[in-house]
Amino acid sequence: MVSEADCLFCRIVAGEIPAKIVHETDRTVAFRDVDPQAPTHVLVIPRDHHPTVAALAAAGGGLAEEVLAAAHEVARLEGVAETGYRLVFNTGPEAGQTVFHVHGHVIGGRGLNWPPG
Ligand code: DGP
Repeated sequence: MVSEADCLFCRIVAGEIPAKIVHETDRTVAFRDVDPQAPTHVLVIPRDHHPTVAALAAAGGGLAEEVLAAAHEVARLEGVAETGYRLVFNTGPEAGQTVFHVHGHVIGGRGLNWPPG
């Protein structure tokens, strides 16, 4: 497991790696994905390092709810809250999680297929 010091998204939170930030709260940051899969593709993360959804849920204190609320606020700011968007938390290697700092993908702005690949 990647340590906080080596975590890419912790380094974005710290401002050590540039990112196009679209929304921030005291405990969350949302920034554009470097490889967008749709007109809107924003990653929403807690500032604190939690590797997976399970760790985020276990953190308590309303943090998971705050991440969800931030994701919806991003969708609203991006103009896709009404037309529809997808919120995806890839969890674990088989689901395609490559960065082990929990993140929700807010994807929208085009028709999205189901089931996903
Ligand atoms: P996942 O596969 O669910 O772990 O998603 C990781 C996402 O992170 C992937 O869509 C690409 C994105 N990503 C990787 N490196 C960077 C980066 O340095 N900056 C930004 N903005 N996004 C990144």
